[in-house]
Amino acid sequence: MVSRRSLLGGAGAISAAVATVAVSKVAMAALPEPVTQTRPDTMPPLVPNTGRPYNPVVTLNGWTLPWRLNNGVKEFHLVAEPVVREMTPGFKAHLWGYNGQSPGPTIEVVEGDRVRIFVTNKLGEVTSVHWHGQRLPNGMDGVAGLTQAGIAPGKTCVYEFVARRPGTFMYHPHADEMVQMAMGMMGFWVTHPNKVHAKSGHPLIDEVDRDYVFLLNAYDIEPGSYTPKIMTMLDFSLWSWNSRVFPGIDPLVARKGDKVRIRVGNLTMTNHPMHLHGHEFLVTGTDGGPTPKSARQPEVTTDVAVGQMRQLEFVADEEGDWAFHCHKSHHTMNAMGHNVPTMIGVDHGGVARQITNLVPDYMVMGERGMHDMAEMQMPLPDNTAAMMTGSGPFGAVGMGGMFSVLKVRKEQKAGDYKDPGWYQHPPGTLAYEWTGALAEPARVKAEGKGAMPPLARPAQDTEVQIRKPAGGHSNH
Ligand SMILES: [Cu+2]
Repeated sequence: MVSRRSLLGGAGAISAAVATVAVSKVAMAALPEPVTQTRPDTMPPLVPNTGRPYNPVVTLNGWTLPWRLNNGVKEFHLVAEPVVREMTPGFKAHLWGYNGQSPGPTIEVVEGDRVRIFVTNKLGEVTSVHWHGQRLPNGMDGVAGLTQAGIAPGKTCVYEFVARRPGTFMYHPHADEMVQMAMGMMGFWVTHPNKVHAKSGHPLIDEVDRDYVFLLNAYDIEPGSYTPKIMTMLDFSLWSWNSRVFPGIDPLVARKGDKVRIRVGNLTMTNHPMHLHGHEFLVTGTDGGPTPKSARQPEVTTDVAVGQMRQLEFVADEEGDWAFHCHKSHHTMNAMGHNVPTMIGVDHGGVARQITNLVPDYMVMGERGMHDMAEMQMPLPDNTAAMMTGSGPFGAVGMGGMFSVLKVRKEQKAGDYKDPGWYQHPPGTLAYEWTGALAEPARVKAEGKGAMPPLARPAQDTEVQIRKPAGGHSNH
């Protein structure tokens, strides 16, 4: 399918096209034409050319939905539908999403905007959209059965409200939620502060040079298959950002000295401690609003619990390729990283020889750890993501899942989001191999010269004798 977006190229062009469509009164009375994205790449920020100005965000491996202005109302059209999402090169998943992708497009509006969202259901079952974190009339909250009837297949529902509160939000179904979210239905929402604040600046929301957004999500897809198992509650096989796993996740790029904001929302079933290397950040806001300045503390890891959102802000003032990842090590693994027996210290050479007689390609894994698996390009079943992979300038990175790289460069141009390649370390700034002699390690002695003082000494071995109580079977 050729999407209008890829046909027209730039993000600005698409807004212009939408504005042109909007000229005719007949067109204004009709549904806004849905815009579809078929590529999983990070799209450039969608600079607004109608409505009030703002600094747009960049959706990691995603895009922002164009709108049309209809008598002062921002109109968007979401289409809930089955999609094919490339989760990493070589691995496609059959998911449900919006407008051609999972997650759906990011929606960006300005505080005070009146927003009208048309939601067309092209799924085989009812759906609804809940606007997580928004202040809105109760009947617009999107909880099927509670605040509205579910949107039947083939039908279109209209949501309309004023974006009252600036900040970081998300949207997702509130109908057959367990299934529809396990299938990938979700999207990001940003309400920018009104530029009325611009002269003095919003007291708690800073302007930044780069503003990245993504959702944490998770899937359970058997290697070789395409469709998530929707009943899985905890043991997911793919931990993803915007339905991408490393090495499929694009880097977050910054020019040295840029002020960077990263907004993260968690729609998985567990918490994710997000960890950034090389910099400290402040959590400047949540889906509940901006954090008071007095409550902000420097962190290098912040936990994002289920159903929460966090805004991290920092000045990218250290050049390099800095890892940015979930700190749960099982979440930086792809499919096959689970249910593997621990083989460390097990010499299974003998067993392997016997198996090799029957299965010539059999491979022994994990005797010395599992880094071998990252280095070896072993044949995988069709359509799966290698457990831990991705190559850096020094070999296998040994990561998958919720992992990416913050690339800070002096030469990166303002507004340029292209991957600058690997960092070239200045001479003398790289960890190096010690090739001199290795001294005997000093060990603490128990007795004599250099011994620990008596109080710090472990207690003397004490002989303990245990006699089993004589039971009823004694001969006495
Ligand atoms: Cu995690």
